[in-house]
Amino acid sequence: MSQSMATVEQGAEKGKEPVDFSGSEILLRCLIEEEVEVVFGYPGGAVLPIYDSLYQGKLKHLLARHEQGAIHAADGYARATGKAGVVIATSGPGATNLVTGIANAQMDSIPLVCITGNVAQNLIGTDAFQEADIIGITMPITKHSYQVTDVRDLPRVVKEAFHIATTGRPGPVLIDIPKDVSNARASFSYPDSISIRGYQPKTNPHPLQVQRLHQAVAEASKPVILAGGGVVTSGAEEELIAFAEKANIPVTTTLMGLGGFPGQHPLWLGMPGMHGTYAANHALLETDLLIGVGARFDDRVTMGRLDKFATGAKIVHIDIDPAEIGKNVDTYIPLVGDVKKVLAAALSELPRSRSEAWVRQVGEWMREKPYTFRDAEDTLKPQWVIRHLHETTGGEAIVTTDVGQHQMWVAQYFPFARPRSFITSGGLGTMGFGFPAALGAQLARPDETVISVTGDGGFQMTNQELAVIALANIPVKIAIINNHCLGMVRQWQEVFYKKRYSEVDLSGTPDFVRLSEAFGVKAWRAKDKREAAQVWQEALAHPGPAVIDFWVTPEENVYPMVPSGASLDQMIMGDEAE
Ligand SMILES: Cc1ncc(C[n+]2csc(CCOP(=O)(O)OP(=O)(O)O)c2C)c(N)n1
Repeated sequence: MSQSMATVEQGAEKGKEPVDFSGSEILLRCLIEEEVEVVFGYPGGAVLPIYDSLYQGKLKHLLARHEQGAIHAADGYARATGKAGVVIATSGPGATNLVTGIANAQMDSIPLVCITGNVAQNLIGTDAFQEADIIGITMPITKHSYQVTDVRDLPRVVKEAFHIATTGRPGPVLIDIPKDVSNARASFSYPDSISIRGYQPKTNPHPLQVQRLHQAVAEASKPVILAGGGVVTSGAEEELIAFAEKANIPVTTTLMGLGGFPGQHPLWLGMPGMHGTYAANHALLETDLLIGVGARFDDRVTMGRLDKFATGAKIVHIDIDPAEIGKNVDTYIPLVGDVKKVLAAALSELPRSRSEAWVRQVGEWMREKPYTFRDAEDTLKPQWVIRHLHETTGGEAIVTTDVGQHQMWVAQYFPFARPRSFITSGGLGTMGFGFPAALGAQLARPDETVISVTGDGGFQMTNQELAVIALANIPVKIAIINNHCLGMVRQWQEVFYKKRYSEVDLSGTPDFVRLSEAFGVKAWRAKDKREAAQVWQEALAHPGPAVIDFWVTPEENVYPMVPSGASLDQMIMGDEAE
């Protein structure tokens, strides 16, 4: 029994009959048993019993200002720790406000336990006030979901939910609790273990496939590793470094994989795909052995042009989820298992590939064609700001992003050295994610510098959570890359729609400095490099939360760029475009 649980038990008098608890008290005890440190949420009618139990203060709860903020904060917490993030919302609109966050977590394989209240069971199906079929609505975007119909099932359900959310390929699990179940009473005991028929994720690789991998590595002369978010999820960074070095294979990391392999490593090729490096994309075109490690070959990497993607390569696919094998690319060697365990198993007797000349070649591409932008003394370029954030922190920070140009500039100009230091919405591409995610990450890792790099568009989607960081003094540094427009959409309209800029001008945006100050958060603005450097230092040194409104040039675009539907060799390089 956990220590906090012992405190809860002190209320029970010795020698008396076992005490009955309400469903909501049982829920809380289950969360304490799961060693949940903080839950994010928002109250309402159907969760009144749960919030009444929370009133005892045994579990830390953070009151978001919108359920979307709550679930993204739980998601940021999960990404920063690897533990499940927990969110509570009421029935109806509270539950439906979670939908984007659930889909976001599902796409990026993030463990969440989402608890929703529902109307009492006798009202379900009657279109009762604030009734929504949240199980039905979220069925395709959850890893699993439960509706609890008997209070005695609650401990098992919660135990299973945490187990399912965090094991195998992680993902969001929903627990819907009708109000009568929260109010019903039962005795409490938490199961020590569970066994779920039909859910036994396979974690160890098949030895025969490992042998085939060894043979393929020994024969390869142009091998490449494509490392994805699975490396970060399984904590396999050391095994990946050892594997790459022993076999002498260059590594490209997807957006979700950034930090899973050190950004300064000589074998690193940067990010591949739409805004990837020349070296990574050309390596993917020419490779004869492509080893996908916890990556799902999505269209931001392949450009959806599978006919042109790694056509001369044998493809090895290492993934915990068997459904990923062969989903997007034909797989020569399938290796189903936990990435860390598969790499560890493959390390012994791993041969060195015949890659000397190839490693030299891709290294030259990296040196000759790095990311570049045209800097100028009298303006503030967004790429300069990101590079400055990296230089001034020495890379020792957790950075979250929102979605858009600034997200890509962070991926390009902030070389991440550690896993779980880059938090971004990769699969769903959810604007409004970055700031609340930073809040959750900071709570999870209080000693780290947490920077939320966000666009002026995305920040306006969830900036109400400024109230939370002000109130709880959560020292997130919010760097708004303010180009006064929906930059990424503007970029596409410039390049592919003949500069017909349709509805991307963000005129009417509030003054972010005054807005932040209204919430009680200290804020600065910078319009040139000198100001930027100075206010950033002040913001970093400030012990509490801080907002820095960087006014950057709006015309800047993200390059290189591969148009969707084009193949990886059709890269538009920045210098050509300007
Ligand atoms: C919720 C949501 N709505 C719309 C989009 C489409 N979208 C992608 S990037 C982008 C522009 C983002 O603008 P901003 O937040 O200012 O960032 P910037 O691209 O300028 O860095 C939009 C509208 C999205 N990704 N998410």
